[in-house]
Amino acid sequence: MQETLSIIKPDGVANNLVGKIISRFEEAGLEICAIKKIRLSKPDAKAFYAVHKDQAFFADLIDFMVSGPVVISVLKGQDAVNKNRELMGATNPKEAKAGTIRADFAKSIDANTVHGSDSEENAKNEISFFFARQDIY
Ligand code: IDP
Ligand code: MG
Repeated sequence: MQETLSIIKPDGVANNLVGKIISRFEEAGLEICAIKKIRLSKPDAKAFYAVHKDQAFFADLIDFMVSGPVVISVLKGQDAVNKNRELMGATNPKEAKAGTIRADFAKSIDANTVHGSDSEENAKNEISFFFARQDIY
């Protein structure tokens, strides 16, 4: 069993897609072990995405991530990190495979509806960024 972090980004929340997206996780055998709706502060968004701080898109990414509430969850299951990445589809929705969350719901590479951890190690760090261990079931 593995855990991964999912964020339904401001566009996904604003477009009322939380239930549809969570259903995809559950239908793929991923269990919701913790979940919360919050609005990220700018410092938290910057810290969470620090790995991208030297990228040209960093300022736009941060502005977008703080533009409205997000829904953050811990998903658990067999091969959860890769399974979630497969459900999400490619970063650029134009390149995402049909049937993936980004292909079906995302409007642009900025507003691409979901975040998902990209490795087991990053998943551990990202989960502890948002959740205390005793709040994950
Ligand atoms: P990921 O979300 O698929 O893991 P990353 O490369 O980790 O993609 O990038 C983090 C986020 O930064 C992306 O989800 C996307 O919103 C944004 N991003 C990545 N590359 C670009 C780009 O070339 N232009 C604009 N935004 C980008
Ligand atoms: Mg990433």
